[in-house]
Amino acid sequence: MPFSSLEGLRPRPGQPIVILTGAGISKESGLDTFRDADGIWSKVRIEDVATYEAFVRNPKRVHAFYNERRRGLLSPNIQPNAAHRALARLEREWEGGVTVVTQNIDDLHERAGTKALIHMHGELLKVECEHCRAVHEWREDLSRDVRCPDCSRAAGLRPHVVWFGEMPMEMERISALLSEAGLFVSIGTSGNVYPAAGFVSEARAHGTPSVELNLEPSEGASLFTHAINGPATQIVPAFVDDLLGR
Ligand code: BJW
Repeated sequence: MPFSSLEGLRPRPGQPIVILTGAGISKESGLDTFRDADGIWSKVRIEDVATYEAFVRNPKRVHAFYNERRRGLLSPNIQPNAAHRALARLEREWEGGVTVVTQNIDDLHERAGTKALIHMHGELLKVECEHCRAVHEWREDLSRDVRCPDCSRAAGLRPHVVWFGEMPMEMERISALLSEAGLFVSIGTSGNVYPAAGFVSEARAHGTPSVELNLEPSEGASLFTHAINGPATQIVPAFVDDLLGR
């Protein structure tokens, strides 16, 4: 469905837009999603790699999981796609302001040129020291032997990511943005993981129109006022064109 026919969705000029993205936007860049048939959770168990308890129980296993994904992200064939680039263009050209809140720990939005970006589930290319809480950019493999560049203590560095049971980042700021938005857009996320899955309800509570752009209707599709289904590299650039009146 072309955006121009989506009655009631277009925000007034000057109104801010909040965009939530998930693994689906990076799929066509070559990064796996989580819950699709061939996704990450079909190969490893959440309880083995994506909780703090798993990290305490078997840090080597958890480091190996994130080391492999970090190497994958840094390989030259992984690049931002047309959907990432379209959102960067929207930010440059929409006068009301655009903030991308991503659940993704990859850096493809940054590489595409997005500036107003919140990584609510953390960043794969950063580590955090459990001893001194310093956060550092990180592109190498990580292990228990590596010392913190700040406090020099070993065995304290962990991936700077949000595991199940941990508090996602910048929640207050995200709530404030949702309360002011003229449009809420969700792209490439299954709507399985809270609190991100609840953002559409927050937008609804403020009377804000919402649209889901996803390969197929997600679990929470009925909560959105509008939906566009298809591959992100096709539907996101077309949606942005329509929004900007091109
Ligand atoms: C395409 C496409 C293409 C494919 N084009 N589209 C019961 C009720 C409510 C909440 C809870 C509950 N029990 C537990 C909770 C809380 C829990 C939770 O939600 N659990 C659920 C499983 C029920 N949440 C948490 O624990 C969160 N913290 C929290 O709530 O804190 C509060 C608190 C703290 C302490 C005590 C008490 C409360 C933290 C969640 C952290 C999630 N972490 C992960 C891993 C991060 C690091 C990493 O990447 O390794 O984040 S899990 C994983 O899921 C990752 C993702 O960001 C996240 C969301 O996945 P996403 O992006 O939606 O991917 P998929 O694969 O699910 O979907 C992809 C979609 O794309 C699909 O729809 C495809 O169709 C589509 N697609 N190709 C367009 N080409």
